[in-house]
Amino acid sequence: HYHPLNGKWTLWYTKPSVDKSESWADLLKSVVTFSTVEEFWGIYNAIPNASDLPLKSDYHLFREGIKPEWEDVQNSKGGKWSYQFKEKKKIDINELWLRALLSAIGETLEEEENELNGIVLNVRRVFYRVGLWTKSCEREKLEPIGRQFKKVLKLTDGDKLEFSPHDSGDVRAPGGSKDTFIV
Ligand code: M7G
Repeated sequence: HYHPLNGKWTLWYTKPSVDKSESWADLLKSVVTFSTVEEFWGIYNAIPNASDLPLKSDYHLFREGIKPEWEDVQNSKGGKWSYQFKEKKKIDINELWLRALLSAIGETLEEEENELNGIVLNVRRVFYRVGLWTKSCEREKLEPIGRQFKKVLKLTDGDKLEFSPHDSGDVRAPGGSKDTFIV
């Protein structure tokens, strides 16, 4: 007896580059697509824990059909909520990433499924970064999702979760650079 999820999800992995000739596209691979709770646990138990990933690698969990890239039309007008955990040894990244995964597939981050595209884990030398990618940059819609994501990541009121539009640095983009904001 299988328990279907609200939708289908694809897990992606970015492997660390070993030489500079490898492009972003060479390093990013889709791993598996699933649509039930049971499949999720089967996959989760078969893949490396977040804490065992090599430096410079990423996990990405996105709704099926959306690539975990700024260029995807479903991401290009959006941005991401993100937080850098700089005290890597003091947090349980496996627990936090699992909580993020479950909040995404369990659809507990938003009232209607129309902003969340996916979640990302970046493993870096001096931090873990957890991100939540959205369709739009509409502050009123995104703040409740950001506040919910903050709880999922066990952040306190004093911690700052920041939203940054994917095109924020690009002043040439139509409409100019968009603003960042925090919850
Ligand atoms: P990052 O992994 O978001 O942050 O981007 P980091 O600086 O903490 O590692 C690292 C680099 O990966 C970027 O400078 C880009 O070269 C490449 N990259 C990351 N993302 C998410 C994308 C993307 O969506 N599209 C493309 N083309 N390159 C990306």
